Amino acid sequence: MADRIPLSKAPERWIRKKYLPHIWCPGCGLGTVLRQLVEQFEKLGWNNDEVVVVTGIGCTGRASGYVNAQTIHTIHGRALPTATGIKMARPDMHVVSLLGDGDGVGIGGNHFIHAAKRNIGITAIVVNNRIYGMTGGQASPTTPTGTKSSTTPYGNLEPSMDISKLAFGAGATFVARAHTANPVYLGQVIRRALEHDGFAVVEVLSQCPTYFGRYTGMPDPVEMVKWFQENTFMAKSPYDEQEDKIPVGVFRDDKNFRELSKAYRALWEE
Ligand SMILES: Cc1ncc(C[n+]2csc(CCOP(=O)(O)OP(=O)(O)O)c2C)c(N)n1
Ligand code: SF4
Repeated sequence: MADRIPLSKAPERWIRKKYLPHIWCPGCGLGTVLRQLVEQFEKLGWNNDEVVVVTGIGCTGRASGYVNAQTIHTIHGRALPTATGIKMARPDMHVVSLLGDGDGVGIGGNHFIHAAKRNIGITAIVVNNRIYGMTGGQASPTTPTGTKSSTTPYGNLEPSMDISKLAFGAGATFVARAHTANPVYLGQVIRRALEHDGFAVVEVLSQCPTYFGRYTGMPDPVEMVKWFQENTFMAKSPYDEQEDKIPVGVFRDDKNFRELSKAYRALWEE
C-alpha cells in the first residue's frame, strides 16, 4: 500500500472554522483554489497578520470570509483599488486579491488594466468560471461565443475575453494560467505569483457546475474537470496555439522592474 500523504496543517491555521459550512456548491472549483492558496501561505511560512486578502462580490468574493488573514470583502469590481490603497500604505504586507471573471475583468476591468500598468505588488488570482455564478448564470466577459446562459438563451453572440492576454498586454510582470484539474501545478503557480514582487496575475480555469455546467450540458463537476484536462496544453505564451485548446503555463515572469509601492516609499524617504 502506498504511504499516506501527511495531512497539511494549512487549513487548520488559515481557514476560519466559524464561517463553515461555506456557501459554495458541491463540486465547485473554488474549494480547490482556496485550498491551494492557503497551502502556499503555509509553505512560505507567512503569518496570518502579514497577509491581506481582498475580494469583491460573487462566489469567489466569499473567499475573504473563509481565509484566516487580514481580510476585506469589498464591493463588486473594486477589490483591486482597495488592495492598491492597502499596498501603498503598507508595502511590507503580502496583498492578495481573489477575483471572479465578472468582478475582475467585467465591472473591475479598468482597475485590472491599471493595476497591471502600475505594476503594484498585488497577487491577483482571477477565478475564471466563464459565467456570473452568484447572481444566477448570466454571461460574463469570458463566456465563450455561442454558449447559452441566463442572459444568452440562444447562445452568446459576443467574442470572449482572454484574461491572460489582457494581463500580458497591460504589462503585468507575472502572468500565468492554470486550472483546477491539476491542483499541484495550480499550487506551484500560485506560489510563484505570491513570491513575485510586482503585479502578478494567475488566471484559474475553474468549474461552476451549477450554472456554466448546466447551461453547457455538463452539470457533473468531474466531467468539467476532465474537460480542462483534455482541452488545455502547456505553453510559453498565451498566444501559442494548438488545435482549439487553451494554453496554460507561466507566460511571463519578469524580474526587471520597479514595484510601485516600494518606489513610492523610497521617494518619500529621500
Ligand atoms: C455594482 C454591482 N453590480 C452588480 C452586482 C451584482 N452582482 C453580485 S455578484 C455578481 C456576479 C459575480 O460574478 P463573477 O464576478 O464572475 O464571480 P462568481 O460569482 O462567478 O465567482 C453580480 C453581477 C453588485 N453586487 N454590485
Ligand atoms: S454558483 Fe457556480 S461558482 Fe458559485 S458556488 Fe456554485 S458552482 Fe461555484
